[in-house]
Amino acid sequence: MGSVALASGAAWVLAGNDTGTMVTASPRLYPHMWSWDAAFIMVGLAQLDVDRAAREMETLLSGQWADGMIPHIVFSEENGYFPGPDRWQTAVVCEHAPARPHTSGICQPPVHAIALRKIVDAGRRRSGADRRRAESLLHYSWPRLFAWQRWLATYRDPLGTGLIAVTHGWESGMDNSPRWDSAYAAVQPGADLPPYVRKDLDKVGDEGERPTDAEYDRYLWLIEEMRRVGYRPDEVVRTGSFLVGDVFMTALFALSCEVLAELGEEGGQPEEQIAQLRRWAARSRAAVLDTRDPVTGLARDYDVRAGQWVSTPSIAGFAPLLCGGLDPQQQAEMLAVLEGPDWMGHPDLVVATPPTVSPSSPHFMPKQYWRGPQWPVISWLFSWAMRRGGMYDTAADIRAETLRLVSDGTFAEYYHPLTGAPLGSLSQSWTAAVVLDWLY
Ligand code: 9YW
Repeated sequence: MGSVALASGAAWVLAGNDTGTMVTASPRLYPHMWSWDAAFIMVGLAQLDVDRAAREMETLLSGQWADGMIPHIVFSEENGYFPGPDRWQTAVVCEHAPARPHTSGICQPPVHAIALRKIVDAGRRRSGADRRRAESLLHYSWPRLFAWQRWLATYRDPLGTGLIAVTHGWESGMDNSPRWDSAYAAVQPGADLPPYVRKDLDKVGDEGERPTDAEYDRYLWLIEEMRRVGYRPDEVVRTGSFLVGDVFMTALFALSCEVLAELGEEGGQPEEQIAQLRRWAARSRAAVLDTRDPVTGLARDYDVRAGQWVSTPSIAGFAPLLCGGLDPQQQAEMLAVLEGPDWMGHPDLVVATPPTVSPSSPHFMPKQYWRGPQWPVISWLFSWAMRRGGMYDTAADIRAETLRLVSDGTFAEYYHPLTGAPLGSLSQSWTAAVVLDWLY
């Protein structure tokens, strides 16, 4: 499919998934708004319609909790997804959760400042009306996104080092990555886990592309623990069975603090808050660099409950390339590993983009969600951050290769790295959105 057809296909996917106030993550599998999906969707919408992109941000922020957390799901009126509002019961047990819209009780990676950057830039390039809309969105969203970054800095830095922790694998956005296997192995679902019925398996034909039932029991048990402590963020961190310093999330936190600080300067926001963002960014950037494995040089997660590093290699190992901070020599070395034969340069890959797990790794499962497939949205994120960090050649290569991968026009959630076959949900909004950004 050529670029024009691909761009119109992508716009058509976003329009098809648009309920009017939210573009759902996908048509059937995920009929709600996911926090980090929404940010990437805004990046795509910004190219088509600044006002529609701004409304997407407003919908997301209508679900923000009073303490600043942006929840990982803002629910639509659909009930085709489990766990839905009845299972989470956030507004029933937690005073910070809004009564409406219904929301989940955990978060996802903070990439929203990137979306705001894109909307503001698109607005400034366009007509007076678009420019005014973008500037007023900046004015409205900036304090709210500041409160979100502050929530992470306040509640999710259990070691006090700037390494941002997740309390559920879902918070990382990489649900069943082998990064979380050891931490999940220590989660013992209680005998009193209320029964449940999964809905995802009806919608994805091949169960081998989705997490297993044993994984789902643990996902649901962690939610049950949180519900029982009323989703109080300090209690969840103090008592939950799962607490892992997430190096990928931390890099995105640092990156977003910087981007938000820049937007704050342009928008005349309070100097003290801008300075605070820069301090958080510097601390978390240093925390990311401190996680590097002395042997492989790759960044690692830290299991706070077990008190140990998680050395399972995954795409998260390249987190320093997202937030910066490496010296030129170290950066060149890390890029060489990423582009080398274990990762993007693996001879069996159909396209040279980062797989979520190296095909050389014993953990590699080419169809299994976050255990090997290539995710166009992750490629976009690396490409965007690399351009910002001056790594122009790799950024351009990842863009070109991902466009080759998605030229089948299915806009799949993820792709089989050894065959290029589309996997998971088709017409996935964030895949369409990042393609649009690249083609405009
Ligand atoms: C689920 C919506 C979400 C993404 C996550 C991805 C998946 C939801 O879909 O999780 O129920 O499995 O792992 O990153 O936000 O696209």
